[in-house]
Amino acid sequence: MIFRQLFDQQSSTYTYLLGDPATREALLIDPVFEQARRDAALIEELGLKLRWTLETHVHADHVTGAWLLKEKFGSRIALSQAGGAEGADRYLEDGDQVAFGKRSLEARATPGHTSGCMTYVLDERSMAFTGDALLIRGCGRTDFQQGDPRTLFRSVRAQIFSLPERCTLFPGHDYRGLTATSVGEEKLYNPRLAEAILEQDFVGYMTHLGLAHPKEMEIAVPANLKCGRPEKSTRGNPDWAPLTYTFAGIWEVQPHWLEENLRAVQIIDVREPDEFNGPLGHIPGARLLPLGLLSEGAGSIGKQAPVVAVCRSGARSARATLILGKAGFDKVANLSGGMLRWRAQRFPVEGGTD
Ligand SMILES: N[C@@H](CCC(=O)N[C@@H](CS)C(=O)NCC(=O)O)C(=O)O
Ligand SMILES: [Fe+2]
Repeated sequence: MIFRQLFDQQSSTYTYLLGDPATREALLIDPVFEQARRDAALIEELGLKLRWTLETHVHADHVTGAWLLKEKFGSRIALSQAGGAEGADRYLEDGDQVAFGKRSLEARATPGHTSGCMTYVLDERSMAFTGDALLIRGCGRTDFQQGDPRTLFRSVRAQIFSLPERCTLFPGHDYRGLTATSVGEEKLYNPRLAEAILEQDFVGYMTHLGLAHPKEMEIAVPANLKCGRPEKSTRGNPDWAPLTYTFAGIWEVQPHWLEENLRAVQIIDVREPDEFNGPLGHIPGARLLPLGLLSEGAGSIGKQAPVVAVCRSGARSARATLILGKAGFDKVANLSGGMLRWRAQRFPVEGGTD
């Protein structure tokens, strides 16, 4: 199976990408709004077809990327019936299956952190995605969104600890840098929920957590109750060229588009002078501004026409797009593959040798 664990630093949220290699059908568990572009780039680069986004619950600390991904890929949104969100394509109940290609997840109701929490268990029970019902050596708080410690205790014991001990558990968050655990490990070492602990001990523990409410709660909960659909359209992607966004976070333009639009853009070549005037030559009309001088020289670049950054292979110019972005340029892209690809595709050069 294709599997990626992705992290959002702002909210310490894990997003999981699961794909069936035979059919390339995939799903995402708990995508984050601000990371939708990152997730989309990865899905495209891996050649996957996003069929579903699943939520483990209505989150209080970040907004879901479900709606943005649906807009981009036509993926369907699934979450628990009990969570009370509107705008989903499918409402799940305990025992429901969600298929992606030849693989599937079973939804198990694990309320207690919120009333609509689901744990998703992979078909062969080798992996389960617990959301905030069970965290690594911890669990989700129970002091808002219909949280209830007794309910959570029973959910974990009946629905998660009944899985095989070897089953790897992937949480909705981790605040310390841990990534995964197992049923056997948590039964032994979870300080709140280990097998030796009684329900009343757990209730006592949870009643005295004393945590401040999540910073984003007032924004996140109403947005998630609409599956992350924003008030205003978010079609804010740059449209001055058919750009692609790479998983590395760079907007790129292809050589054939640049060749047809040489006059519409400013080409900034960030190589060194001896390379600019060397055997690879340079693109007609390109201006030399070596990477090391770019920050101080950025003021001499106009802000009206889009900027395309170029170097030998596309690596230094990728860096240049980030520097220019920080300097306030909003129409900037990297020439994909740099001069090497430009020349390999036999587009015109000034100078250089054949
Ligand atoms: N400081 C974080 C708190 C996040 C938080 O409360 N997370 C919930 C999950 S949505 C939780 O149960 N956390 C358990 C814990 O922090 O032990 C924020 O402001 O976002
Ligand atoms: Fe949560």
